[in-house]
Amino acid sequence: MKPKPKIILYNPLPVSFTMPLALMAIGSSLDRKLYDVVIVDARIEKNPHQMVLENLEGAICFGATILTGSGINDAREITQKVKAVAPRIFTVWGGWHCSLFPLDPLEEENSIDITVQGQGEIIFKELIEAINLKSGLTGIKGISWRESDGKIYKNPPRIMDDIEKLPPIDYSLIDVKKYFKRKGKRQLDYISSVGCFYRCAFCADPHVFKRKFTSISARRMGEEIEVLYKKYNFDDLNFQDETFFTYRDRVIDFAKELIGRRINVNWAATMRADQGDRLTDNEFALLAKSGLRRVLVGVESGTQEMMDWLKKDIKIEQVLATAQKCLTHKIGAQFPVIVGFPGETKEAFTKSLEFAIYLGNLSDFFDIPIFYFKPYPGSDITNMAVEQGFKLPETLDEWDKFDYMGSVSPWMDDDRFRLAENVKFYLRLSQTRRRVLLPFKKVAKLRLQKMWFSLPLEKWLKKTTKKLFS
Ligand code: B12
Ligand code: SF4
Repeated sequence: MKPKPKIILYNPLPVSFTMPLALMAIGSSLDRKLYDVVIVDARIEKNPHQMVLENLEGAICFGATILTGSGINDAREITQKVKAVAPRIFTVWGGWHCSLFPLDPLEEENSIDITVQGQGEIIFKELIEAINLKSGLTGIKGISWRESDGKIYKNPPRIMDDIEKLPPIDYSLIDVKKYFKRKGKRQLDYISSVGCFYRCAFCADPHVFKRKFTSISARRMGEEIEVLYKKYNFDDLNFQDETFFTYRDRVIDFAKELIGRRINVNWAATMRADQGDRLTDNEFALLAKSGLRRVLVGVESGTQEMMDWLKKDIKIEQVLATAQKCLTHKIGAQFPVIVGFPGETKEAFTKSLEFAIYLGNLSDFFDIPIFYFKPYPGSDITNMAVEQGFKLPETLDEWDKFDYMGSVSPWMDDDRFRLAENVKFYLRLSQTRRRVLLPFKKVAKLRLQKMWFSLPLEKWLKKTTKKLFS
């Protein structure tokens, strides 16, 4: 029997990791009776480039998923290797960076043949059929590509597909157990929606998905998750949706599905503060009963003026109301705060830190990460900063080094940075649940209350007695 044409999909090397849902989604859209799909995840495999090269025989397409930031150079290197060994294989880049920059990767890197914009399932299916049948790329919406004469073309975008109509993600495309092992827990990543209706000025979602949203039904989630639960025996379900709680009825029905099907897992998802505020106490109780263990609620700022400028469409009181409901129903929460926005006043900056401290004080089970604003491409604020002269990276190499994780915002001075770092350190210490650190916990709370961070003995102790503070 003739071997099936092979499709190799590659997840490059970002810092931390989740299951490669993007590759699993596009791989699942292909008819596997016709095609073999191999996923190589550089975050999991010891020698991922070699694994790709070993799989090239019989391959017709190599695809990589690209986020802005580190990982771009890794993807570029393996794409060049693929092209050098097998020039006839089509190389495709997709993912958020290629949705934001359809043409730049093609213009700069000859080894990339095609970039994909937006949701990839249907586009990739059409693309693979066109590659296999050699029928040309002109009619495929949502792609940009280089013709054999070297010219680069961009096709019209694809309108958002209703994900209820897409096939379920096939988890057998990856070795799920390997991910459990690397995560150190039996946690399954899952996605139930695409896009978002909102318009936050620091986020690329409104730009990429034009404020549209599509989700799968609670019934379908229940059915799929039950099958996966029986197969993989996970105890933690991690939703990767941008705004999981968009439709209240869907969420409540999903909680009922989990309870009705006796799926005994903890689960975590993103929730906007207005959505949390709208849910009743009874609904929160049901969610807690179904296993909701943590919500991620973007707070971003401590003043209403700043929240309005960020177009969060959320009131500070809604954050407090959501926090209160989480407390009542013993649901953990993450409330990220961002400082270092362009033009942020000293007062707004200080108020954000104070609000972070206030929220952290409410519960040791509330995690309040403090981020420094970074001009991610595709957001209103970034576009504004660029208009005012801020220079974004231009080459793939510069984008690869555009390090978001933990780095300081270009709009933070040294004093603000020191203050924010102190708040981060003492906030964490003030929430410790380790008995041995209780005296330090009390002092940390006092320090935060007074915003007094001189003579940082605790930091020195942390450095010298790593074990005590670990
Ligand atoms: C999981 C996740 C991560 C994971 C990594 C995921 C991975 N694949 O490596 C981790 C935790 C490491 C991570 C890190 C970061 N992330 Co992140 N992350 C997500 C999250 C929550 C889910 C991604 C996901 O799995 N989606 C489900 C799949 C099915 O959808 P998808 O990825 O969009 O893929 C579809 C299409 O894009 C396309 N597609 C994707 N790849 C490919 C490849 C081919 C060949 C084709 C044809 C199509 C295609 O088809 C897919 C199916 O429709 C998204 C938000 C979201 N819901 O999308 C943010 C998101 C992607 N992350 C974002 C950001 C800002 C970051 C960080 C910069 C955050 C930070 N503060 O540090 C870092 C930087 C990572 C880096 N470069 O090192 C931004 C966008 C960033 C950008 N411009 O690339 C998002 C959109 C969140 C947001 N709204 O701001 N992230
Ligand atoms: S930050 Fe969240 S709520 Fe705001 S636009 Fe982005 S995805 Fe939507």
